[in-house]
Amino acid sequence: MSEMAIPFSPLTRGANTNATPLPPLLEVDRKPLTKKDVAADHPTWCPGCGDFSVLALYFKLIEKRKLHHEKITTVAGIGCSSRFPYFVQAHGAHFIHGRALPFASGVALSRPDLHVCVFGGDGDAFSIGGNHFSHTARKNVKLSYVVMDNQVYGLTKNQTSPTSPVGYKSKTDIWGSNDRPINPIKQAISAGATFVARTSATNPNHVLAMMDQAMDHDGFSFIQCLSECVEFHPGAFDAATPRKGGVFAEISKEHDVTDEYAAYRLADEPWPGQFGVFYKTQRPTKNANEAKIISDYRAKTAGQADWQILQKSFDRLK
Ligand SMILES: Cc1ncc(C[n+]2csc(CCOP(=O)(O)OP(=O)(O)O)c2C)c(N)n1
Ligand code: SF4
Ligand SMILES: [Mg+2]
Repeated sequence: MSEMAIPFSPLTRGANTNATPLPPLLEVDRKPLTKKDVAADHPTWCPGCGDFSVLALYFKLIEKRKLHHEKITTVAGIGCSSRFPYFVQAHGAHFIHGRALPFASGVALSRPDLHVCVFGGDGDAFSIGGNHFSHTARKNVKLSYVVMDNQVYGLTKNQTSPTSPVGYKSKTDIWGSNDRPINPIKQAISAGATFVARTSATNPNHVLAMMDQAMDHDGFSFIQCLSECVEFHPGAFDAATPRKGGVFAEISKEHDVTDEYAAYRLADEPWPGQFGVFYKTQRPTKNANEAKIISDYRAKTAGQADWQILQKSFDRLK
């Protein structure tokens, strides 16, 4: 049988020595994604819900940072705000109530090429997910967590949340809540978060600036974003909304963001407090620490196949 010519195909590139040399593979000129490219289903939030604004700014952030689909990972728990990943046309997960952070940590640790963005509500973050919030912060897992704080459980139709103010009337506190609300900023700082900021969905430029800085941060970045639930807690943030007669007070440029105690004092100011970056510091991330453990072990076990390393581990357990 005569030698057959190998047909031209990308799979035989290099194999057909008689063929005329192939041009180099074309680098596809990829345009930055626009809102149209990443907007999925029409959001099912109530008209006027603050969460719309945060979603629109996430699309802006993706466009601004020229992120492509394979670099976008959006994770959330359960709640109105946590429906977020449904509305983003990219990889993401709408995970178990309160468990967005452990899921996101797994993604962040195994995929160092990505920056994972986590969105959720005050109930998801500080009630059922309160323990995960503390531990992800102290471990300094590199990811960004935006808590859309509406001071209520919206999805389940009006129960008191950990950030609901004293006196707030809900289905679980018909005479008004008598529990002291948590202060998310103080909680984040004391837990060990290395980037802690506060913003409001009513101030789009500020939200975008905070999210942009959070994504630049090498560590666990936390943003408390006031996001009004117009259905169950209307007017909650009027005091911080200029068009409602309130004041959006930005943190002074003089504030030393590396001073933990100054940040703590700033976060203790009376409602509605200030907005901006409260605290920012550099500490080794869990991502970097674990990568070092893995590379040190790889060096120690050089030349061995993975199954041989595994076999030794099991042998040691005998
Ligand atoms: C294990 C578990 N407990 C309770 C619920 C019910 N549940 C769903 S969302 C939610 C609270 C949502 O509040 P929040 O996180 O503030 O989000 P919002 O709807 O206000 O955006 C609760 C209690 C659940 N889904 N799973
Ligand atoms: S119930 Fe509240 S938080 Fe949920 S979509 Fe409606 S306005 Fe938004
Ligand atoms: Mg809520």
